[in-house]
Amino acid sequence: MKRKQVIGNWKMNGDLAANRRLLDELLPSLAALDGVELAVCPPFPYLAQVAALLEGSGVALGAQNLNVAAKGAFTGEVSAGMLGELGCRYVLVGHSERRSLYGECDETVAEKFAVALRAGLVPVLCVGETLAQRRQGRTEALVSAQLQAVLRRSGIEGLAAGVIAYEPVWAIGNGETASPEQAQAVHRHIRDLLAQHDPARGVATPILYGGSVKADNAAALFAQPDIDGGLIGGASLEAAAFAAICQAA
Ligand code: G2H
Repeated sequence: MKRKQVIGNWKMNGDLAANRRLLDELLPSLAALDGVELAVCPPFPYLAQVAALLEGSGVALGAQNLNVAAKGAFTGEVSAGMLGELGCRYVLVGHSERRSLYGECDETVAEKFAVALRAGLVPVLCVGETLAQRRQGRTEALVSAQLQAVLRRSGIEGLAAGVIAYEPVWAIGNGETASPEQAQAVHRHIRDLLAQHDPARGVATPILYGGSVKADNAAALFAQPDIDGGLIGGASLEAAAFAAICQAA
């Protein structure tokens, strides 16, 4: 059976003391957890601190963004090589906050995905529709277009080497979770699209759900046949809540 995955996206939260407190409380409660792949993605300045705190825990490290260039005059940016050197296994690409606040289009996201793969990182490709797009009945077309951009550049082998996170924009950070049935329908659509390119990879590619996952809704979401785990924002900042979500996986 495919292992479930739970990835915490801390977004722009944390400080040296809070990170230590969170992981001191969280890691012992995850120690006995078997068969679930876990990771946390702190802000760039805390990657080294968190890498040290995670050592020996079995919880992997991830970053929230990368630049496509290897190095050079890109003030304020961070390369895939730098993330790898700090011990990152995962990197988020195309989170809706990057798309909406920093103008990242499908092509930019696809390039970041390809660069991350080439650097040996596992890109976590975030896709999802806004409320307006859902109301217009465009959810599947929109998500397909986001995936097609990556397929054009990296092929099905590339896309399947990463992780996909379906994050409906209308359900992010506001307590408004997609119902398990709504999420499952889009996950099924994503899996069918992958399977059209390669049936085996369609089955094997992890597809996580993200968007206000909490301790009390995680089990119902993770029980859906095409939901392979979660990308967790707000609840990943609370040790008890994140531990409960990991235990539900
Ligand atoms: C979606 C999610 C994590 P939250 O952005 O990426 O955040 O769980 O706070 O909705």
